[in-house]
Amino acid sequence: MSKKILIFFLLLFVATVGLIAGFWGVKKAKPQERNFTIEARQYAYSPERIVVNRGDKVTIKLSSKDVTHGFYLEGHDIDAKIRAQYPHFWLRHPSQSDEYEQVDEINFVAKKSGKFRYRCSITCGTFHPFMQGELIVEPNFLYPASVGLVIGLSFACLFYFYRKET
Ligand SMILES: [Cu+2]
Repeated sequence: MSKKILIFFLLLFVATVGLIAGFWGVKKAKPQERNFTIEARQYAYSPERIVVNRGDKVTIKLSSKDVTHGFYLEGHDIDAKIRAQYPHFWLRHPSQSDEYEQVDEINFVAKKSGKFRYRCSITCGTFHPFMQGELIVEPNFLYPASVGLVIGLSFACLFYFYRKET
């Protein structure tokens, strides 16, 4: 077998493996819809920590086990009021208005990666100041890296074969 053919097959192999890995990454890390139900009680949230990927579409439902609680989410302009025994709750965007609006869920896209605390914004008892949890938004490097790999390799292959033809 000539050296040229060997190199050709080697390149073909590398490109194939790269493309498979790229498509696998794209599929695996694609932004998803994430649903959470967070229950508030004196003096904690359950779950205390939710983890999503950057780009995910996040839906949060809130309920209270005992008294009226708040839910202020750092960095997202979200503040809710949760009363016990109600299937819905009340939401406001502090930068826009002080008025609460009755809602069934909170929806947002996790645009920024990082750690965002959520904490009770309505005094609910002695240990109210300690009532908090956190939303973790992972940077999700896999997605842009995989998309880049697929696009990059596709162009490299096209370019290679185009050059061969001419
Ligand atoms: Cu509270």
